[in-house]
Amino acid sequence: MSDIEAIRSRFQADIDTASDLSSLDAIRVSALGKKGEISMMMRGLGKMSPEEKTVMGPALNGLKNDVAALVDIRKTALENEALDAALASEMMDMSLPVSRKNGTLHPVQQVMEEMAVIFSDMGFSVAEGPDIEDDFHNFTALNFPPGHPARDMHDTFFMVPDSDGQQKVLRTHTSPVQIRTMMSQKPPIRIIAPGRTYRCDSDQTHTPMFHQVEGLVIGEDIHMGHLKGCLMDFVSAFFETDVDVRFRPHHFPFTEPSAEMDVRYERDGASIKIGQGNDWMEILGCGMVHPNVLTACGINPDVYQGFAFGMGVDRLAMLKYGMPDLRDMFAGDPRWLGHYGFSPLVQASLESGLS
Ligand code: 2NL
Repeated sequence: MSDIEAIRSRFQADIDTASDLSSLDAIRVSALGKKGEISMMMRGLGKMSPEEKTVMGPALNGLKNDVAALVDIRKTALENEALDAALASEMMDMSLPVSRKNGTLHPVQQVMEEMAVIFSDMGFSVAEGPDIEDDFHNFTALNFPPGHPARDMHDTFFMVPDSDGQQKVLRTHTSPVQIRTMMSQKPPIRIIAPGRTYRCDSDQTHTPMFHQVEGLVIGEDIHMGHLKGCLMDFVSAFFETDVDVRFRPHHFPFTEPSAEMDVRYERDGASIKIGQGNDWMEILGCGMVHPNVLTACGINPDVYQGFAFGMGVDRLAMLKYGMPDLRDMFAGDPRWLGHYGFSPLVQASLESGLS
């Protein structure tokens, strides 16, 4: 037993005088490493008589734990000494200019925030939902008939079927968010649903991932007059000028009647001026929510009705801020983002200007 005390004292003296982390580690290995002195002694336990073992086993274990604890204490002390030395010798020049370039908000993000500001002012809240949706929320509840082309493999990204055979999709519009809201909240409802959407489409004017803002208003006496007033106010606020609009009849499975809204514009050399002019440009789709959609969401269409609308954010961002090529928008080039991006420190607001 006195042997063990001697070994403990010897290691303690070595550990306490170790001058740096690497010599401390060398001591640890010489004691507790695979071939270390204490490890070898523990291996010797197997050859001892049971009586010897009951004495030496706990003693060796205690020695091992003590040496490990001493190493830890010394390690913390050495690390603190090194930190104190570094703090005493190093200087930080707080007056040096910052060389890092600040990041920017993507124009699409900026435009979605501008839209949220405008609709918030009209009493809308922002709702969100999953990008991966099931067939019910993306198609069935929206009154898409079984053979509708949007349900085709060519137009929609389908996920590998789940273990229960259910085949989910990347949402093709943000309407599922509104379906989820109608199923979980009682009217009156006034929401917008901004977010990413996906379609199997890729050319000069389509990217497989794009952004939409949809809106939904449900109440007991909501009518087309509300729809028109709301969207006319929206475009004038968005383009920050008076904008002339017209509504044309259209068809969507989820609204009846349905319409598309155009805005007046004129070409001025290479640039486009929205608001007045002799040409019309389609910018959004809208309509009164189809009674089948209300019924699918558990809302009685004899009591409630409402309007909905949907618009593509990417093209509206290009129109408002003059980006010429859709495909540059999602190429992730920091030079493009530096040029077209917005300061993340400036909040869009109706009072101080949106952009
Ligand atoms: C377009 C047209 C539209 C809607 C979206 C909608 C959502 C629900 C019920 C009824 Cl839950 N309608 N959304 C309605 C009309 C048009 O989008 O061209 N989007 C880019």
